Amino acid sequence: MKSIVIGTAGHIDHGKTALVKALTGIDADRLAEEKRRGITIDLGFAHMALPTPGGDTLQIGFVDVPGHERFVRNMLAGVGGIDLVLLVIAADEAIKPQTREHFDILQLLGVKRGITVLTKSDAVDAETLDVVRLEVEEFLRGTFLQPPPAPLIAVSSLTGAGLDELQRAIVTVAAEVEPRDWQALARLPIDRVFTMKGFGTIGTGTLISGTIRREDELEVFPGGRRVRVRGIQVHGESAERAVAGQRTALNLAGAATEELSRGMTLVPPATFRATRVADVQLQLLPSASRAVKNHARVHFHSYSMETVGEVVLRRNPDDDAQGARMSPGSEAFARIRLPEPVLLLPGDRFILRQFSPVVTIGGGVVVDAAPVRRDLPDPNTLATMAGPNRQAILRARIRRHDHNGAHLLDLVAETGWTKSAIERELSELVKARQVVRIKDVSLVLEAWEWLKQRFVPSLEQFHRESPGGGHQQD
Ligand SMILES: Nc1nc2c(ncn2[C@@H]2O[C@H](COP(=O)(O)OP(=O)(O)O)[C@@H](O)[C@H]2O)c(=O)[nH]1
Ligand SMILES: [Mg+2]
Repeated sequence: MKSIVIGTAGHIDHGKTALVKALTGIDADRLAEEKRRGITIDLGFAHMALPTPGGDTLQIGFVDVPGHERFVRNMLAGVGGIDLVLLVIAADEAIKPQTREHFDILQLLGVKRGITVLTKSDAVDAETLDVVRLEVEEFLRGTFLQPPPAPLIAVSSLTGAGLDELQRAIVTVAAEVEPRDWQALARLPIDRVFTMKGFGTIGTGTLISGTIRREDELEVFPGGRRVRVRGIQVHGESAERAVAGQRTALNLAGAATEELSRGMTLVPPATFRATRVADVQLQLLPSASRAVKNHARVHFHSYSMETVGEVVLRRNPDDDAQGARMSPGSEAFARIRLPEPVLLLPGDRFILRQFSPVVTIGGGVVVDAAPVRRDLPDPNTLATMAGPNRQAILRARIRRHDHNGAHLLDLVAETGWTKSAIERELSELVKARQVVRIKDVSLVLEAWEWLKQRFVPSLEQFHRESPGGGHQQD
C-alpha cells in the first residue's frame, strides 16, 4: 500500500475546498469562522483511498490550503510535505495573483508532480473553457506541470463532470511519486496541536521521513522536551505505526497542548542539533520587485516553521560600494542567520518572503545547517555538499573538521542520514584511502598525515628519552 499527501493550491474562491469535498466527502473547512465566512483561513485535512490498476490501494491524505493572499503563511505551513499538487484554476476567472504566487512557491519547493484542475467547468460555455485551457497551457509551458505529460483536467464539483477522469489521473501520477524513505530518521513537522477529550494532547503533521511507532520516545525541536507516543491515528484510524508519506496524528504524553505549537518538529531523541545558521542555495524569483541586499531581513519558512531571518551574501567583484546584492531571477549560495535555534537539515526546502510588504521573493534548499566557518565556505565545497554524490558529501563534511576529525554522531546530526547509511559510505571512503577511521572518529587522509607528522616525531623522541614507556613512578 502506497501513501501520499496531495496538496491543493490556487487563488481564493477557485473551488479548492469544494473539489476536496467532491473527491473525499470531507469538508476541510473545519473552523466555525471558515464556515461562516465561506473561506478557508487555515489548513484543512481530508483523506481517501483509491484502488490502483495493480490491485493495490493508494492511500491519500489531502492538505487543503487557503487561497487568500493574507493567509499565504498558513498555505506555506502545509505545502512543505506534499508529494503531489492539484493546482486549481477556476474556468470563469482563469489565472489570478495567488495562482501565480502559489505556483512560484510550488516550484521553489521542488514539488515534482501535479495535476492542473480547471474547476467550475459548469459555469462557462465550451468556447470559454477552450480559451482558458489555452491560456493555462501557455502559463504552464516549460514547468513541471506542462501538459502533456502533466494532466490538465476540467471538472465541476457541482455536477461531478470530470471527477472520474481526475481520480484516474491521480492514480496514474501517484504511481510516479517516489516513495519517501520510511527507514530514514523520523521527522514530523507539527502543523496542528489540540486537546482531545479523554486523550489529551494531539499533534498532527505530514511524516516527511522515517517511521513512528506507538510507545516511541521523541524529542521536540526547538526546546528539547521529551514526549512519548501514546497513540497514533492515520486517516482517522488507530494504527501501530505511521510511515513517511502519511498524514499522522499523535497522542502525546509529556507535553500539554500549550507547550506544543505549529512549527515544532518531532524527531528521535538525542539525534539532531538545532541551528541558528544555515548555508543555502538561494534562488530569487524573476518577479521579485527589488534586489536583496546583504543583511536584508526576510521571513523564512520551512515545512511548518516560520521565523524572521537575515540573508548574508558573498561579495562579488562587480558589487558597488553599497555592498553585495542579489538581483531578481538570480541564484547564489548564501547564508541565512536566524534569531532562534531551529531544526534544519541538508536538502530541506525553504521559502523567503520580503519583510515588508510581505510577498514571496524566493526560496531554495539548505546545503549545510551546521557550518563550521565564520564565513560562507568556497562555492566548490558548497556545490559538493549540495550535489548528489553521497561519498563526496561525506568526505567534504569530514574534511572541514580537519584534524579534529568528525564523530559518527556529528555526521548523523549534520546529514540527517542514519548511522548505518553513513557507515556504508565511510567504509567505501576508507577502502579508497580517502578517509582514516579511528573507532567512531573519521579524518580525511591529509589531516591524518598532518597529525602523524606533527606528533609521531615527538612521540618517538618521548619514548627515546623515557625508555620505561613513559610510565614514571614518583
Ligand atoms: N458553479 C460551481 N461553483 C463552484 C464549483 N466549485 C466551487 N464552487 C463555488 O465557488 C465558491 C468557492 O469555493 P471554495 O471551494 O470555497 O473555493 P476555495 O477558496 O478555492 O477553497 C463556493 O461558493 C463554491 O460553492 C464548481 O465546480 N461549480
Ligand atoms: Mg478553500
